[in-house]
Amino acid sequence: MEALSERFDQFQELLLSADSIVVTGHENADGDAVGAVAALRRHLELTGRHVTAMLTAPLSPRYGFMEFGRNYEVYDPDQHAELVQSADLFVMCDLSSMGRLGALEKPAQASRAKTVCIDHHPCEGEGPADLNLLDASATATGRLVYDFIKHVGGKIDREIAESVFVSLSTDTGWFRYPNTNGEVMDLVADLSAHRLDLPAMYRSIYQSNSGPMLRLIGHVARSMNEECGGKLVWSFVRRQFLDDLGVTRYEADPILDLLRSGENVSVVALFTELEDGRISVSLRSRGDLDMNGVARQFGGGGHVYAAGTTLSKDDAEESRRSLISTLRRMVEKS
Ligand SMILES: [Mn+2]
Repeated sequence: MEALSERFDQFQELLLSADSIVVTGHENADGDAVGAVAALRRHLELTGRHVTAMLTAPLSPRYGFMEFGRNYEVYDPDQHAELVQSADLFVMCDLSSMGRLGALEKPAQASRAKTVCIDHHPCEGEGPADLNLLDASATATGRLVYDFIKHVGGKIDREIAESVFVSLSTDTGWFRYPNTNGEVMDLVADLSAHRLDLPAMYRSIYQSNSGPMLRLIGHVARSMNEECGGKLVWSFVRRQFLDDLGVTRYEADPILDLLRSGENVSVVALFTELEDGRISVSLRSRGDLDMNGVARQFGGGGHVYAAGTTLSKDDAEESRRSLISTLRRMVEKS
């Protein structure tokens, strides 16, 4: 694969010759996906391109402080099918397989648009798009977008700085995960010069749990399963329980943060029963045990320290038990 800078040049050529550009991220967009899409959208707007940023669902209120909140559209087939179909360029951020596009997967595949993928997840092969800007060593996809903007001499304004900061801060768990390093902090210093209110952003992203959500966190803490001397901690959140508590907006991160705060914990697994009977799985490690490898065995993927998958309904229980056994063996060997 040629150097990323050459691919940046190819990307720039595609952007300059495209009349209509759609930018999107993976479904259930997290901070990095949102930040990357937001930063790229703003850059394209500043450079006079015709761009539409699109997500498959409304932005989480955690990111409601972002300028981006006024600058994106929620994909609606009636309204957007034609736009996606006739776009010249379709750019997807923070995902390395088309399946992660959710409701936009089919429209993207049917579109005449050339596709570009910008991502930092480990990916086998060349990537899903016509042009793939992949770097698994990048802290966040937002970082790759930032590097691209700098590469083409673009301006970093407050909206871009805010967006890239959201990418970096959320994919590093507010600068606590193993992917935090000096390079990240140097970039944060540059971005903060754009009058970013970091404490307000922290409050919005990390301290905005609803009452039912807090009660759920308490329940999970009380009922968690500790194995291997507390090194492996897992929990299973049943649908019925969410309904009983009145949790309308479920997010795994606050629960995962709590579970992995134990003194001996090296691996955390959170299983959540979905409305359709499938089980969503979130895996976290301290960075030494490969969660991406485990997730892949069960049809998912991610990073070494954070990965996930969704277990299909038919054999959900069996897969769940088998996944826990896999983790148990891994932790026992470590
Ligand atoms: Mn990411």
